[in-house]
Amino acid sequence: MAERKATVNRETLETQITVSINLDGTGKFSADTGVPFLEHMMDQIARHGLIDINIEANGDIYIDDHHTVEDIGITLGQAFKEAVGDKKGLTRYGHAYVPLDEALSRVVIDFSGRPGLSFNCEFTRGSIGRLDTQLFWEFFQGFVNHAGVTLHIDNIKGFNAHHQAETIFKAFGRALRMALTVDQRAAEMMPSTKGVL
Ligand SMILES: [Mn+2]
Repeated sequence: MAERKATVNRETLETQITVSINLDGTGKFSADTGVPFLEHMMDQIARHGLIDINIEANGDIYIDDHHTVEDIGITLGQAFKEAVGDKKGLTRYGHAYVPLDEALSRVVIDFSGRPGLSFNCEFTRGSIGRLDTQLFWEFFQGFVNHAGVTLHIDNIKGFNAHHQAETIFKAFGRALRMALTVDQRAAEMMPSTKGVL
């Protein structure tokens, strides 16, 4: 099988971001973004997705974290699209429920080629650390638009906002791992009757 790796560099007047990923990694994560809570969350994607992720971001966080968080989502999405390649043999669908104490989230993903996000999460606090909880939607919308995936995220329960976020990102990692696994019984097939995705 071809290596499923990508490095994407994206530069605007607001942010300069480089993302490197290996979908067949071991869950190694490193980052320097200036947004520590987002790094803690992306570490969950790497660990639970068994995806190696390195992210270097230099954004206008002196304004706020908005551009940096959104643009990391966009760049990560671009890297996934490139690394996934033609999707031959891909399991394609993935889902996971993840609890953390009182919190519970469900994430369902489809490498459909069509961007779509359904995000149902009411955070109990406006910020976690200094990260605005509204920015999680921005992160996932950026990812979805550029990875070309259908993504349903539901936080089902939870009163601690850190736990709410953590269950979402862990479930996202687990769902990615399932969807990105090569199905050995169908390794030479496209996972669609359409023939392309
Ligand atoms: Mn935590």
